[in-house]
Amino acid sequence: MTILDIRDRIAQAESVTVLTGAGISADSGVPTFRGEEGLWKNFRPEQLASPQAFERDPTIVWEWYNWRRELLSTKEPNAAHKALAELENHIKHFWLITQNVDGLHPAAGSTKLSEIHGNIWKVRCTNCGNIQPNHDVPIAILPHCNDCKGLLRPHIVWFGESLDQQDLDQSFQALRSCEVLLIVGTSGVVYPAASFAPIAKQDGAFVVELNLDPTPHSDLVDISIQGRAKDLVPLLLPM
Ligand code: BV8
Ligand code: ZN
Repeated sequence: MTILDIRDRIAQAESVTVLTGAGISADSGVPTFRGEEGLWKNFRPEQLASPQAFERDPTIVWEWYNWRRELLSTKEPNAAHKALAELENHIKHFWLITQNVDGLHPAAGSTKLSEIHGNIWKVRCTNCGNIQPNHDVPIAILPHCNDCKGLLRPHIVWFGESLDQQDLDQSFQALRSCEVLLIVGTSGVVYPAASFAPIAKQDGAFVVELNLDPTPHSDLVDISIQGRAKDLVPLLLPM
């Protein structure tokens, strides 16, 4: 089966769900998490991306997010983000689940999506829970809530934290009901997203993986194609 056969399969499907990870934004110049050049090469996740880390030293955590916001402010959606934004117009029941917090999917025009790990361009008050968009680069350290003066944190799901229940419900519904699940650029090791491919497969979806490298899911999926997201995803748009 070739990428063009997959395109035909998608064109005929009434329901398509897509799961993306850092690999789709790698083609926009955004560093991934794992691998040779990954962010976790220099930082330990629990030292920065955990509620304990923020409690211990919110300044260091905010400095790391400031650095990433600065980097991201220079990046733009690539052909793969744009193709997925276009694909949602062609499929009756379409849902995009992204683990990425970079905001590049909405920037490309995607509207039917769950950002299950949050969004780096939103802040949340640790006191009143208020969520606000915030595009300041750099953000003032330490930022405080306009309403209650509580400390603001990135609106991101850290390790050991639960995902938003509405995002989870929406994602599971989309995974259980789709004819095709397309997985792009994720190493498939972070839960609960790591369970999404087996769930969709079990419920009868045709599962396609597009990734630069093989992953723990490559043997489980119906077809795994190796290559860059920006080259492969645009080929899936209907003619
Ligand atoms: C939870 C946000 C319930 C920070 C992130 C032991 C066993 C099982 C589970 C656990 C366990 N111990 C702990 C857990 C749970 C934990 C977990 O899964 N840990 C793993 C690591 C074992 N999960 C959680 O804690 C989650 N919450 O489970 O809640 C609960 C609650 C309390 C107690 C218990 C349970 C919360 C997870 C939060 C995740 N947040 N970080 C931030 O971004 O600021 S994770 C981080 O990883 C990012 O968010 C990222 O989105 C996510 C996934 O990574 P990927 O996107 O896949 O990126 P990666 O770099 O790994 O891979 C990139 C891929 O792209 C590679 O395959 C590469 O080959 C490919 N690629 C590269 N270039 C290209 C390409 N492909 C195509 N084209 C290219 N050009
Ligand atoms: Zn507040």
